[in-house]
Amino acid sequence: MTTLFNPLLNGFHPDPSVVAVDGVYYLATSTFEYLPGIPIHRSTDFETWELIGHVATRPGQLAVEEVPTAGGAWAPTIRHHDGVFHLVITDAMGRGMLHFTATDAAGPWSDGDLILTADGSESINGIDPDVAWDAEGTAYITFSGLILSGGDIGKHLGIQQVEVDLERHVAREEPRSLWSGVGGQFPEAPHLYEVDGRWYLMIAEGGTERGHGISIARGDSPRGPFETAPQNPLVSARSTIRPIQNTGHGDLVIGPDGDWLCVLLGVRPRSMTRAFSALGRETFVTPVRWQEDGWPAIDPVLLNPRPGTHVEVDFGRDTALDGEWIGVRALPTAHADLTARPGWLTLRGDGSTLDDPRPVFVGRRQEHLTNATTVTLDASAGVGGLAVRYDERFHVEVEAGGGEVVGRAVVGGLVQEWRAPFGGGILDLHVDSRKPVATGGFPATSDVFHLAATIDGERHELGQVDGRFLSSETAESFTGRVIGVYAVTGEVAVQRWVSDGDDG
Ligand code: 6LW
Repeated sequence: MTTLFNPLLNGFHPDPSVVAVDGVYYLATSTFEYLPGIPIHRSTDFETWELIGHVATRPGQLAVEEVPTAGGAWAPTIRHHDGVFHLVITDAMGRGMLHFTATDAAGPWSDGDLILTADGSESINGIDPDVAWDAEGTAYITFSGLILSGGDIGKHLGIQQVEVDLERHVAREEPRSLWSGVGGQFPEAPHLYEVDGRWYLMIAEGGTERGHGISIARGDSPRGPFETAPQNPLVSARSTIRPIQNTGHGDLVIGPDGDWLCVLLGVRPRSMTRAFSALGRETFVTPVRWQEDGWPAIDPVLLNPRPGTHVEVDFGRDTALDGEWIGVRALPTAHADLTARPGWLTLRGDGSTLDDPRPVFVGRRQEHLTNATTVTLDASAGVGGLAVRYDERFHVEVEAGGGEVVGRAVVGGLVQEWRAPFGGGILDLHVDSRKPVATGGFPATSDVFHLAATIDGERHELGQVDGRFLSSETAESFTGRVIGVYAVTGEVAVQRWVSDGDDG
């Protein structure tokens, strides 16, 4: 029996889409303004997942360099047809709706073609595209009609569909409206499946916060008409005490044991009223059972975290960045120089700070609710440090250089700093996120950051920051926490990175 770990993928990995090819599973998730974009995780047993590559590894595949925060790579669908992997996605506020192909899911993927309206004049205006083929090979793009540009920005036209010529990337018709759920806001994330001769249209609705859920309808053709399932929504954690909330936006697949599974997004909120999700939207999995009446039932999503992890990166040993490193609107290799000073990762500041949309920053997702990260850093020739980032308005950091070490919290325009003298040279910087001490019997918040520096062997505690200020609810963010190193001015070099985390 497969053990279903939950989270299936820790750290921000929303909008999961999965495909099975010859007993191997490939799972894609959203990356927004981060690069490389759209990680592909691979598994044969649904327990162990390996990051095998990314779809967007080259400049130009996504217009992420210029997208506003929360724009970029939204909600992929990954499928396999006639020996080719297909991935459709919206580069939101960027290029538009895109189709990528690859013969190997690890890459390289194609440059990405815009999926155009029937008159060929522009990209289809909408999000969350799905691609499906009928028995005759006709391709359908089914999508959520949320208008992201032009005068109607913000308007929602429900779930829509076009037949599409995937060779030319042009719709063969004007968008048609399909079934749009049972009344929740933001009908989105459509996926079409043919099961036992019937077509099922699964969608998310209720918005990606506490109201989120999954609903389903079925019909005789991929074009509809669709009849709603009597038990919709099939899954939602709203107004329950379940530790995984916001469950929705999912995709179905037959698992390794022959039983159906649903991968879906969710959050793990903590605090007295379970209000703050430190890590953002992660990927979860739950069993699906087909009923005698031909409707699927989706089990509630149960928490089952993996054991804690110890990640150690030593730039004397690790002479290339592994795929977990990401950059903000830039590939990590645009900033991280591993050759200038052998054994060190060198970053060159350009005057931008973490308040800027394009900081000189490379990081990794925070994967565990409790986490301690330490870097050994040389700030003799510059100013930089170790940060936890949600976006340019919400970050905490420990920064060294220019005669001092500074702990800093930036929370939606409010700034607090703690300073200590530092004579220069090599030091250790620490950012820990720890379980809060309960007040009055209740957990006080999601977690608490402890910012510290070790100088000449002596640890200096700089300050503590309430973790709720870096939660997806406070930052109103589609992403999650990313822990990374950065440079502001001059050269900052990092020798070692150690991160220990667990979900206890
Ligand atoms: C995505 C939409 C949603 O396109 O949020 O939860 C948007 N779902 O389906 C960004 O992830």
